[in-house]
Amino acid sequence: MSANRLCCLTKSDRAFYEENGYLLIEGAISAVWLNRLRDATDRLVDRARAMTVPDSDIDLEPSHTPNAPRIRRLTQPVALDPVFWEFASESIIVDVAADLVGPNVKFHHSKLNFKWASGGEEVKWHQDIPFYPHTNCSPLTVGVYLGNVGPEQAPMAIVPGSHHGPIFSHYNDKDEWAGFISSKDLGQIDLDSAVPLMGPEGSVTVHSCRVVHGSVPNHSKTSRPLLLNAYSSSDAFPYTAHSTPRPQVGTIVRGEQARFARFDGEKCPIPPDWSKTGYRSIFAAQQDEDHAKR
Ligand SMILES: O=C(O)CCC(=O)C(=O)O
Repeated sequence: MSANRLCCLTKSDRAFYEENGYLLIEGAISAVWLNRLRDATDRLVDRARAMTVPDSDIDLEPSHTPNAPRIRRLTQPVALDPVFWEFASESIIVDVAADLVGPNVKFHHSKLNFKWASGGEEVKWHQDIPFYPHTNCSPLTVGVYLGNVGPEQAPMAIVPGSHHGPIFSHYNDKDEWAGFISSKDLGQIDLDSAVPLMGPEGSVTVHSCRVVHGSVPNHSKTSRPLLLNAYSSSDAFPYTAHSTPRPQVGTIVRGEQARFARFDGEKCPIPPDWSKTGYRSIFAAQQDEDHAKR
């Protein structure tokens, strides 16, 4: 295969992504893959049932009990079950990433946000790049909805074109990491234009590391598992410690290792050094359960 071959996105998909900072490809993942991913997820949910406190692999809502499990997030599922790594490194989602950042694609991290039924927590408006600054802004995240997502299931919402705007601070006025954009800065963003990304199971979302996005609580009776895998071009290098290091981080999943870093000159506030304190999740940070300092 030619290194420059485009696999699955059209020219207009790519132009849409450049202009808006996101894509939605409905029903792109096969039933075979979805069943394998859901089986692997169920195995980890069973493991979580026995837990009473979160750990570095599985984040729990504060009200979680073994009898009434409420799981917020699997951290780096690629390191918890080989099915997740096979999916992140060999499936069509790598083709999607390669079409946008390629031809050389580096894996950064994965997570599975559950948005548990009847109250799964909100994700406040934020950008991703302030969590993991890179030498350039090629990083993007490919999401897969493991179930059907309509307006009631708290779909991830994106502010189109906001990736062309500033990179915002994600600290609060006490200089503590908040993990979301302050209400003062939100005044600069056209939140009314936000687009909820919805679709049948297996729908794929893509969002740029700079685009403003978030989601409301899930008050429906159905959980909303969203598997997220983040990639960059291989010439983008993180310059802060990884918050959730695992052996898969930094793997070139398509093409070749870069010999030189590419710099785009964008300034990004430095996040806390979670390699010292440990990192739970965006939920814990945004609900002020972490109190991380600069
Ligand atoms: O799960 C969601 O709705 C949003 C996910 C997200 O933005 C994140 O985890 O950074």
